[in-house]
Amino acid sequence: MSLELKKEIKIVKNVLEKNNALADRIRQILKEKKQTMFNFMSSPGAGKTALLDKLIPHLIQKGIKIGVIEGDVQTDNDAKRLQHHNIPIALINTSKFGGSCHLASNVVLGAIEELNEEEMEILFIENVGNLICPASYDTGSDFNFVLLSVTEGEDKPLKYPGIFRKTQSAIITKVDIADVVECDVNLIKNNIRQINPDSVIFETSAKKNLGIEELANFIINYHSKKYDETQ
Ligand SMILES: Nc1nc2c(ncn2[C@@H]2O[C@H](COP(=O)(O)OP(=O)(O)OP(=O)(O)O)[C@@H](O)[C@H]2O)c(=O)[nH]1
Ligand SMILES: [Mg+2]
Repeated sequence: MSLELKKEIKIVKNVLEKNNALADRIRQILKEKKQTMFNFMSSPGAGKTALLDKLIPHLIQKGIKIGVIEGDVQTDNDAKRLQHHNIPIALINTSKFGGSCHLASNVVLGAIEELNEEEMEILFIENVGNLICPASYDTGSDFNFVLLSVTEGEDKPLKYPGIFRKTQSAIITKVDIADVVECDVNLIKNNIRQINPDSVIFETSAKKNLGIEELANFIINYHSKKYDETQ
């Protein structure tokens, strides 16, 4: 191995170690404030914003205070789509610092500090649309979801295993059009299980409001359980 290459590998390792240390610090801050943070990752267009838009009212109805961290390379489109819920939203445009394809823990910490000016219990991160990079960067979230829409092909868990391995749950989205695009949802599930047998799998349609309540209940239960155990 050349000297140059060794140096490069060391720098990457340092960046990831620093990111992970800060992510642990974020989890500590969340714990002190009795907050839980959920990170939603997927390729562009899998339906993260559409899902959050339908999910958020279920939590608001139960009196849960929510904040959202919106990660995008460019534009405030997604933040605007969620604005009508009247909840605090922190927008991170990664184009302002090189257009990263993921959110790193340092920018997430900045967003949390901004959001924490208001009272909050559950935080959602919509990560930058990408099926590879976000999996390498711990955001300090307590729980990580990966979304995969029925239009992307059943083989994606096998082709992009990293993100399916690192997430605790996979959400198969847009199931309302599964038949039209001739998607075999059971095959997607089998492929997810092949990579991560413990992944909790949901099937949702934001358009037809399918599976959203079940997902909301899972999130609420996870949040309640986190603080039952630590009390
Ligand atoms: N049929 C159907 N279409 C959906 C569903 N959810 C989202 N879409 C459509 O899919 C497209 C992308 O949805 P978004 O919510 O913008 O996806 P995203 O993952 O937030 O996209 P990025 O933030 O750009 O990565 C939009 O045209 C949505 O209307 C669904 O459940 N069913
Ligand atoms: Mg979006």
